[in-house]
Amino acid sequence: MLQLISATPSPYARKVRIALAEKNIPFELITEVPWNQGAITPQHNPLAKLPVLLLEDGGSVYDSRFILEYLELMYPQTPLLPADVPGKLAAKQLEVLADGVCDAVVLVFFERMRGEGASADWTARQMHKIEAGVGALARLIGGREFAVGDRLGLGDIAAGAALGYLNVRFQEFDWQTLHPALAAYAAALEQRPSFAQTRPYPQTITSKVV
Ligand SMILES: N[C@@H](CCC(=O)N[C@@H](CS)C(=O)NCC(=O)O)C(=O)O
Repeated sequence: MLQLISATPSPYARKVRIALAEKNIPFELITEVPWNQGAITPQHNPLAKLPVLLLEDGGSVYDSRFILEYLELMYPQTPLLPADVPGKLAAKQLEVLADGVCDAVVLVFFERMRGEGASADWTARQMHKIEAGVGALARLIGGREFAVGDRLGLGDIAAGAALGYLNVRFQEFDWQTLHPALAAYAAALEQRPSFAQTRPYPQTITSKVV
């Protein structure tokens, strides 16, 4: 059976978990903190980042974008990309934006762990990316039920995971008030079983990473 190395707050791992659930692909979930001593992630990804999809033949697939491409090619049932090229491109553009927002949130999170040594300029730079990225998601998705086309797809999975991650790691950013239509869209996504079963929550990092 496929296995997925995942972490409970990780929006990248959540994208994959939602895609596996939407495609009805059975897998075993392995949850760990990639930063901690004893994590198995580095044995399967030289970049030491999760998610990693472990294949039955011993191979491993990373990072989250490539795993989603892998799943789309290997398990074409319940496609998560539209059939048309403009639709595919629109969905992938949303994934780039959503992942970029998450990357900036991760940088702010670890910068803040430096305490007094944290750079206010660096943090402000990342916050600007988060605000602008969410603004772009709001413009592209508008008040639609689904980001691209008329069914759930990659754009929704990526946008939903990024917005859910903001609620865990960056609650002071009240993006819901700024973008009420996007907030309604995200709230509707969170009702789906694949989203509800993967709602993010923090883990305890015990290693000294910064
Ligand atoms: N671009 C990667 C990002 C993955 C990532 O940053 N994962 C974090 C957990 S949310 C991680 O494993 N970090 C450990 C590290 O950077 O050493 C993806 O989409 O999979």
